[in-house]
Amino acid sequence: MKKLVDELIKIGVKKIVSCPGGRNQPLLELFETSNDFKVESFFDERSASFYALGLASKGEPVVVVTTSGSAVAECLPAMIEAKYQDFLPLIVLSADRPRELRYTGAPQTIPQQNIFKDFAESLYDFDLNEEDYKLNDLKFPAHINLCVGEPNPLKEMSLEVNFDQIIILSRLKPEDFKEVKLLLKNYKGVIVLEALSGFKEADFKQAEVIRQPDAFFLKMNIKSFKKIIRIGSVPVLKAWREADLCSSYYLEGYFPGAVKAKKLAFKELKDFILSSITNDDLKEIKEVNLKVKNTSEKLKVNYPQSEISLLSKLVNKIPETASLFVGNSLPVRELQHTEFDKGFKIFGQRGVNGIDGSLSFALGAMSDLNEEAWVILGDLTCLYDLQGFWPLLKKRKNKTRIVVMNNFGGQIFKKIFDKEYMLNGHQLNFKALADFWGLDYKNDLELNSSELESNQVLIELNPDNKQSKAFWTEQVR
Ligand SMILES: Cc1ncc(C[n+]2csc(CCOP(=O)(O)OP(=O)(O)O)c2C)c(N)n1
Repeated sequence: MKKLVDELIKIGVKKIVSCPGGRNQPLLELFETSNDFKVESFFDERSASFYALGLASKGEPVVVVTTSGSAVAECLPAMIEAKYQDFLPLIVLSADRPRELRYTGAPQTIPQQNIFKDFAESLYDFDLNEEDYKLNDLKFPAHINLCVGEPNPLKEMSLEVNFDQIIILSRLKPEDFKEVKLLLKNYKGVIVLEALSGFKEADFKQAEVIRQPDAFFLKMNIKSFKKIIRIGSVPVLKAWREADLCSSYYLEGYFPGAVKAKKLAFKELKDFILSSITNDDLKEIKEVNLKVKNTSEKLKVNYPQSEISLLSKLVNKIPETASLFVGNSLPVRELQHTEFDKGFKIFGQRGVNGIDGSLSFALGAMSDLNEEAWVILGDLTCLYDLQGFWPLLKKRKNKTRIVVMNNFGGQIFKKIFDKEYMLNGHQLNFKALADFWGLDYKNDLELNSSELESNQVLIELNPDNKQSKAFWTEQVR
C-alpha cells in the first residue's frame, strides 16, 4: 500500500480529501502520518469529491479517499463534472473488500471497480497483496480501487462444532412476515432475533432467543454451529460474516450476489427446518445468553447516560403502534442491546449500510401512515441528509419525531480504531436546525407525553461518551 502512496507522490499529489470509513482506515493512516500531504476530512463523499474537484481545478491532481459501497457512488457527479470540465485531475481512491468476497453477497461489497467506467479516463483495480501498483498511462479523471482486507478477531477462536443449527432472523418483506412467524412459532432451537426483524421475543415462546447477538457471539464462536440459516435481509450482527458461507442457507429473495450460500425457496426452508428440529443440548447457549442479558441490565443502571441506556429509555417511550426507522451505524447496533419487546413496524438501511439519504428514506418509507413515525439517526448521518427534512414542510398525516443521537462525530470509528482523524468531530448542536425547518425542539429524555403533542419534533440526545465507552468495554469483557 505504501508503494501506491509513493506513486501518488510521484505524480504530484499533495492534497488528500479524506472520507473515513472502516475499510479505508489503513490508507488514511498512511496519508495522515506522511509529511507529503495536506489532508482535509469530510463525512459526505458527494461534497468531499466536489471540494476535491474545486481544488483540482487549480491544476494539481487531488485525491479523494472513500470507503466501499455507496460512499464510492456518491462521487459519481463530481467524476462526471471532472470529465466534462476538460478532464480535471480528480482521482477517486476507493477502498474495497478483498477480491474473493466479490459476488458472495458479503455486506458492503458491491462491484465497484467499474462504477465510473463511462466517465473516468483511467481505471485501476489493485489488491493489497499485489506488488505492482504502477499507475501506467494515467489520464484524468481517474479511479483507483484498492482491495483491502480487514482483521478478523473471530478467526482466532476455536473451531469446534458443537451445535447443529442456528437461525438468524432479520428484516423481512411485509408479505413474508406472517408466514415466517407461523413457521417458527413452535421452533425449539436457537433464534437470533435481530432488532430490525420487527418480531417480539414472545412470538417464539419455545425457542432460545438471542437478542444481543454482538455480545453473545463474542463469547461463543458462530462456527460452533454446523448450519446457519439466514431468514431475511443482511443481518446487523457482524459475526455471521465470519461464518463459512458453505454452511449458510438463506431464504430466496434476500441475499443479492450470494453464490456460495445455499438458497431455499420458502417451501424448502419449511421442510428443512421442520425435518431438522435440533436435539442440541442448549445448556451452554442458555448460560451465555443469560449472562449477556444480566450484564447489560447492570450496565444500563451503572451508565445511565450511555447511548444504549438512553436508547432503551427512548424505545420505552415510543408507542407500540408507531413505525420506527433506525440509522447506521451505532444506533442500529445499539438497538440490538435494548431488549425492547414491542412489535414496531421497523425500518433500517442495511442494503450496503450507507449513512447517506437515511432521513429521506425514512420519511419516504413512513409517509401516508396514520401512526407516529420515529426516526433515530447518528449526528453525521443526520447532517449527511440535511435537506431530507424537506417533505416535512408539507402537512403530513402522522406525527413525526426525529431523534438525533449527537455524540459529536462518527464515534463508531473512535470505538473501533481510537484515532482522532477518523472521527470528523464537531461541536454542532441541532437546535438551529429544528428552528430552520420549523420543528419543535427537545433535548431532554424526561419528556412527558404532553410535551410531545406537536406534530413534528426534533429530539437531540447528548450521551456521555465516556459512559458509552465503559458500557461497551464491560459488555464484551
Ligand atoms: C455513504 C457512506 N459513507 C461513509 C460510510 C462509513 N461510515 C459508517 S458509520 C460512519 C459514521 C457515522 O456517524 P454518525 O452518524 O454520527 O453515527 P455513529 O458514529 O454514532 O454511529 C461512517 C462515515 C458509510 N457507511 N456510508
